[in-house]
Amino acid sequence: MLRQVYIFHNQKLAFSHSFAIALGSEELKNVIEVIESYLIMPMPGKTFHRPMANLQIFHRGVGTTYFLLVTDLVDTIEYIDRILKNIIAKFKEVFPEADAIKVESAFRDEFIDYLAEMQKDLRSKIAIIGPYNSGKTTFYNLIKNGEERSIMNFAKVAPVEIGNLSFEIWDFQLDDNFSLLWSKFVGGSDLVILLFAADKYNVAQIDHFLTLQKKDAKFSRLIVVANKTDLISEEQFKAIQNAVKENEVKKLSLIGKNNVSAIEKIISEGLNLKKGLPEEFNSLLNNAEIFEKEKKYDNAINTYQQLLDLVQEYQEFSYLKELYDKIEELKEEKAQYEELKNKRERKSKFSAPRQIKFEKKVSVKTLPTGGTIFKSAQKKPQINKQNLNQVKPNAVKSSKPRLRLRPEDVKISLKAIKSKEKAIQPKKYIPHERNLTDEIVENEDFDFARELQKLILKNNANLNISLCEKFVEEMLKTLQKPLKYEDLEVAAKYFCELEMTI
Ligand SMILES: Nc1nc2c(ncn2[C@@H]2O[C@H](COP(=O)(O)OP(=O)(O)OP(=O)(O)O)[C@@H](O)[C@H]2O)c(=O)[nH]1
Ligand SMILES: [Mg+2]
Repeated sequence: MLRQVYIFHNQKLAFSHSFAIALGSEELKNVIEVIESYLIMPMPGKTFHRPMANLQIFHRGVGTTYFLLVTDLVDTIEYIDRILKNIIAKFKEVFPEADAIKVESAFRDEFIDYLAEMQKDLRSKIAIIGPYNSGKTTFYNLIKNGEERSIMNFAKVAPVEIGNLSFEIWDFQLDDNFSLLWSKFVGGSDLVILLFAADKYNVAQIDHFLTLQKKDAKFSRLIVVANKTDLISEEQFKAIQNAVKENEVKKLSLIGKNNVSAIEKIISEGLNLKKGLPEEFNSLLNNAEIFEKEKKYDNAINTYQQLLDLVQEYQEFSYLKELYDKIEELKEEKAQYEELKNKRERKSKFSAPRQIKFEKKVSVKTLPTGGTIFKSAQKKPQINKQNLNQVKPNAVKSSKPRLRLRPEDVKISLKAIKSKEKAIQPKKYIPHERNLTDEIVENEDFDFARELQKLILKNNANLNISLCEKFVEEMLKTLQKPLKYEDLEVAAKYFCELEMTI
């Protein structure tokens, strides 16, 4: 029987249709490897074929399009070559642009309908064999569908439909288990059903028919069925199973209800037809769509992947492309979403909230040698005029060393000096002004810190020598130029003003 049709365009798979279980995706990869050289350089006007396990492949190329059919071993090159040529002719008629087959369309549906006609045209054969009086004709009559024809006097043939696929079923007409016409009867079968009566079985008779199948229908599939099981017990059935060791025995009764569906099930299994997708497929599809809407990308991708696995397992290839595309689309969307998220995060890292900036600026450390803490500008409580008036001059004059300044505080103070320094800069260029800096530079023993301390003392304040040194150090760092005497004056003045406000 015709099981699968694959069409490649420019060496890429453009279309696949599956009538029955055949190549899975891994097996297809192997087949593509085998026919790769033909795909790259098709040999025009010739159909090639070769067996692969229990299947056969037939392939033929036309221009940049390549056709691959998968059938059972029983199908002959004469039959399949004719079918393949018909399929190619139809393809050319429906798709002047070969790529158009990739897209869902009425043309694509028309082409698939044509493939179904070809599947029917192949007249896949199901032959019922077995001892007389086993129920063969009853079996045949229950499922035959359509016009019956006779093959001379020994067989009757009728069409039958199983799972939307078309077959021909054959029933032997002679009351002779050893007729020579049996070999003619089974020849070319896709499926042989060996039926025997469970209540009156004979192992030698069963073996005789098993041999017939092996000899004259070696490429067919086989099912062994114990009929009339309504007439035996479960134990008796187990005994039958033990007696017919080589093959699994199916249990059947053609009396009563559901006998047609029981027959269809047996044939379906025997031919390895597609089972149809399981019920969970719909609920999974539903979940996948919900995840997609909610933009839960990982869940959606996983669920679509499960659906893709099911489609491959059940070989329902019509969903294959759609699901594959959906997964790729979601992966792309997820990547874009994550990039956007990362960008946003990076941005927020560079712009800290104002509050944090403020907190950093106002952090206060304790003095290394203890003592009172200088209140920074931000933290300093508002001083009203009254408080300012209460500051006693003798408190400023106190001889006790005052450790009110820290190096950090010096930095803050220097900001003011720097701005003042800017203001006095033009003076530097007044020609008649003494250049004190030059004098200081010439005198290497000049002690800035001591000089600063003296100037502070002059202004009725006090600062110990180590803090004066720090002050000078910071002035040099901040002003980034040699110090002038007037810098020290400005610094001392500013320090004393600051002291007055504390
Ligand atoms: N109890 C019972 N009887 C059955 C069953 N199937 C068929 N029969 C009966 O078995 C008898 C033989 O049935 P057929 O269908 O003519 O058997 P056959 O294998 O075609 O016989 P030949 O063509 O004469 O070799 C008929 O009387 C059927 O009604 C079954 O499942 N259970
Ligand atoms: Mg009969």
